[in-house]
Amino acid sequence: MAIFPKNFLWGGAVAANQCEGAYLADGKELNVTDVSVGLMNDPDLKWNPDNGRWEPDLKPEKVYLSHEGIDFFHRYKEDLALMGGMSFKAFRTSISWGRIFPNGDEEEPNEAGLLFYDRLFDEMLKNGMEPVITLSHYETPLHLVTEYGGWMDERLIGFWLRYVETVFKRYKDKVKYWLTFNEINNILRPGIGFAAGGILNIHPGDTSRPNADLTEQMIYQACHYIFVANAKTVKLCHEIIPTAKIGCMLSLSGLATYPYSCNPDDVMGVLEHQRKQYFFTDLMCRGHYPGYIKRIWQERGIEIKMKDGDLDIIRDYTVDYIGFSYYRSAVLKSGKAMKQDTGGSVGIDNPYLSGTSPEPWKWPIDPKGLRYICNLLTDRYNMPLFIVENGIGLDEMPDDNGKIHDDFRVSYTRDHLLQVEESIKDGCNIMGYLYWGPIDIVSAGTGEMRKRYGFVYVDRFNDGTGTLQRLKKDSYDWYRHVIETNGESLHE
Ligand code: BGP
Repeated sequence: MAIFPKNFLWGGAVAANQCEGAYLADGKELNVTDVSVGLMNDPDLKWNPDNGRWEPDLKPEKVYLSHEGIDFFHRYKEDLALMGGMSFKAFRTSISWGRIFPNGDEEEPNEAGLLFYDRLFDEMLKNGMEPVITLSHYETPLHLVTEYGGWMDERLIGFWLRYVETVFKRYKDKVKYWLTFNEINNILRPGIGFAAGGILNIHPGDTSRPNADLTEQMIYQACHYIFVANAKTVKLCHEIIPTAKIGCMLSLSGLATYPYSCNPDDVMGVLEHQRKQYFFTDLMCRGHYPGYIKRIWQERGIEIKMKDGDLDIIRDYTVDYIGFSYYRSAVLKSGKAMKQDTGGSVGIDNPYLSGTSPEPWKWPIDPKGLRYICNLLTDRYNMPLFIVENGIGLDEMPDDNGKIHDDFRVSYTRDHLLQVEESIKDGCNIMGYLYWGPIDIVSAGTGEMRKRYGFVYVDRFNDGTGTLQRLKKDSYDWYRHVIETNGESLHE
């Protein structure tokens, strides 16, 4: 008996900065991901005391794999045909803001950039896939952060709205599903905040490294401007494309955080940790600042500058659905700091889980955590949910017969899809499932190719060598069959 709805959006997801390459083609300028090898490493920027600016300081000995990515910019027809070969109903990627407004503060858009995405979306539609488009997947133009400090400057709202209005008008007949800021809750996570939030302290006291002295005051002020921009984006989207659906996008592995024990401090610690994620969905789904954040601000002396009308626009324009990524769960023991990476939160080991992804990443594997957060979100917001990232990175190579038997990926994906099915039975309204990285791409966290997510292998390596040839793994046909049976083959 089919559990997945007939119109379930089966597919996959990537991000422009992790696959396109062509990082300076057709007028595009540097964005925040172009100056880092992975988000978990500091950006290569150097303080220039002569002009009081942070400037790019790319290291000749480093390999910035994202600069060429997997050359999706030139090979997207072949790649989308491969995705269509799995009967994808939807394909998520991002528009690289810097292709449309290279420095971010131009008056007029870059036509060459607009043309690229016209062709890309046409190709998706030709292959039977609905484009699901992220407006910013960590891709703030670098100039906006080095010149203005990024989202810490209210002018970003205007630059952003000029960008989104341009692309809404340009692609209104091609794109029905939009996401605003990828994993915007990562702005609170040290290190990832530079890219996730597009924020940089341009009046540093400590110039030893970028954002060495970023404060919570600065981050939460940036959050406010982002919430205002998000609401105005929802308003623009509904006005320009009335039939479109626009969602927020959060990294929600951190919501699947379990208490180490029945110690009330562990339980309260989990509540506070979950509220670090809920803070963003509360603002973008409920439309007001909750009491718990007001207490945090008051106790920490944080005062947010707000304009008349800000709170009204946030209240009146909440998103249509919650898009989120889920990779794994975590365990919180009070008194032990939680760490973060691109997969979510990292606490202490959970002895009850079946295992982890292989060395060196060792991400815990917890399919039930996905059902847990789908139910938490439904209970709190009762809104449509869209799983726009879930997947596993493995260190793989073709065998002597040119095959890749990725049973590990098949079992990971099956186990998580079975929990999606359980969530639907629980009454959760789940719009779709987009497997993260259906083709090998550059890792966000570590900037490496070695961490392969794909159903399709790409011949490129951490040292930048490789033919870029594509090769189907065993999981390619398995996932196609799941989609063609609308999930029923999960029980075969
Ligand atoms: C999320 C990002 C994606 C993706 C994923 C996996 O944070 O939205 O860009 O990369 O993490 O992380 P990684 O690539 O570091 O394995």
